[in-house]
Amino acid sequence: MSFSEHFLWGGATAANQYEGAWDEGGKGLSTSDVMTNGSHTVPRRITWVKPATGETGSTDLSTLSCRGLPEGVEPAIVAGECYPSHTATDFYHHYAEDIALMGEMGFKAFRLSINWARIFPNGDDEEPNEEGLAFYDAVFDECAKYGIEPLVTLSHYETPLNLAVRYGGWADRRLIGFFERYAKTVMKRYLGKVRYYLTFNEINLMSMMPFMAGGVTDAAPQVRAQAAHHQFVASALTVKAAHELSPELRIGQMLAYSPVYPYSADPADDLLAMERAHDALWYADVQTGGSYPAYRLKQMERDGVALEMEPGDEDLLARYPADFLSFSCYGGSTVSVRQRELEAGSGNLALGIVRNPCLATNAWGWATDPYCLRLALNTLYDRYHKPLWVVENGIGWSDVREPDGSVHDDYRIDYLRQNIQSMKDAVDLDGVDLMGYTMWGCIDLVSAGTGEMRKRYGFVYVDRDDKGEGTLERSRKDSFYWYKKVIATNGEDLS
Ligand code: BGP
Repeated sequence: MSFSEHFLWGGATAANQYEGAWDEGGKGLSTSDVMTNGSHTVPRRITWVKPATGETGSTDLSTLSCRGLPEGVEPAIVAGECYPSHTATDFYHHYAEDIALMGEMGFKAFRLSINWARIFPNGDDEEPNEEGLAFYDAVFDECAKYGIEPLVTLSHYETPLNLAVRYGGWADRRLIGFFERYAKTVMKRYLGKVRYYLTFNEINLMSMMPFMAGGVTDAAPQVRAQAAHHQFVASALTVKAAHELSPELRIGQMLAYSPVYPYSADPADDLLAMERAHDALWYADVQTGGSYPAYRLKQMERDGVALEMEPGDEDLLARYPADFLSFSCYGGSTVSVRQRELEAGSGNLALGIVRNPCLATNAWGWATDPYCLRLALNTLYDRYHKPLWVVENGIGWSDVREPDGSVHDDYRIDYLRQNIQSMKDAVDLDGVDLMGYTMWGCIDLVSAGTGEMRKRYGFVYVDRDDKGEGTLERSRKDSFYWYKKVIATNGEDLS
């Protein structure tokens, strides 16, 4: 057997893309609730209001990331816009049915996020919302029925909107305290039900999409670096609190990490690949490794960033690094110093990459890369010597549901077969310590990048389209039965 008998096979989701019920059960608004839908060619937008004049408008995600929001506006819901998070694929009302489907596939783990604004509607409330806490109690009890271990992300693009409007999101140090209160509340409440937590989904998103990563609407490098620092300190405090609460609890970092390939044998391409890899790795050097690496400190100097730290911050980072490192990986990124002359590539949070001629891609330009997991797992294990967990991997496809409800997604099975084999090689041939694998979007949900329903990842099809229409009925795709067999044989039979 390649994988240990405790290997945690399963699937991953996030509240903002899956849960819906945006205004039910006492939930407050979160940053995702003001993000419109988009497509492969039309960017998602943040809608806003100018309180002084009542004027409304929107800013697209890429403009927001480079220039921030216009002066004097506040992110807000605007009438007539379409917000995919509001219903998503309605896990809130389908959780028992969905978890039963996961149980049928033999899941050992289910990654979901708690919607922070369901527990603390404004983020800075003194007391939690009991109805929100009770909802996740019901979810975890359902998981227990099937022997499914929850893996809970505490913050997956769901910063309570009030914290973005009133405080400027994670740019403000006070968010550390609000997050600590939230993390302690849920860890205590679900003691005995949840053992594994992740703090911030794809924490390195702070460099690229700070609004999604932490409600930050200012694009200045100083502000992003400060916001990331606050999240590192919050992570360390969460690890500390978890260890004080119970020896059972394990807190992981979650990083978006893909191998970066040089397009050519030109060493300048190789150097660029190293620098791009550093853009992600420094986040793990701090949160899992325990300190800021030299190359990052030098970069901050060049960018004119002067990080504000409080006495004790560095000590906290060093004493309470993450217990394990989890990551998302969909395929490698390819870079070249001759980027302008080459065809552009596309991938998860991959900016400024070129198309890799050796790899096939889907309709969104994301590559199927049979080696990415083995490479990523080796790099991360060599660097941190901590247990790893692949918490996102998969392929978005515009699936077709046949009149009899079946979905023939052999392309997904091919992708997963190659990726699981690559992960298996990292364990078998290289001895990497791997805790589990949770395929992204196990039940169809809304795409984070484009806000579409059309880009589906699941083993289970959900009847809902980009206009928000459909019955929300669930049906099993061919990959459902394939993955069930993979789990039943603990990854031995990938045929
Ligand atoms: C990651 C996010 C997920 C998820 C996934 C797929 O960046 O953590 O939330 O959405 O990417 O990306 P997309 O939905 O854009 O296809």
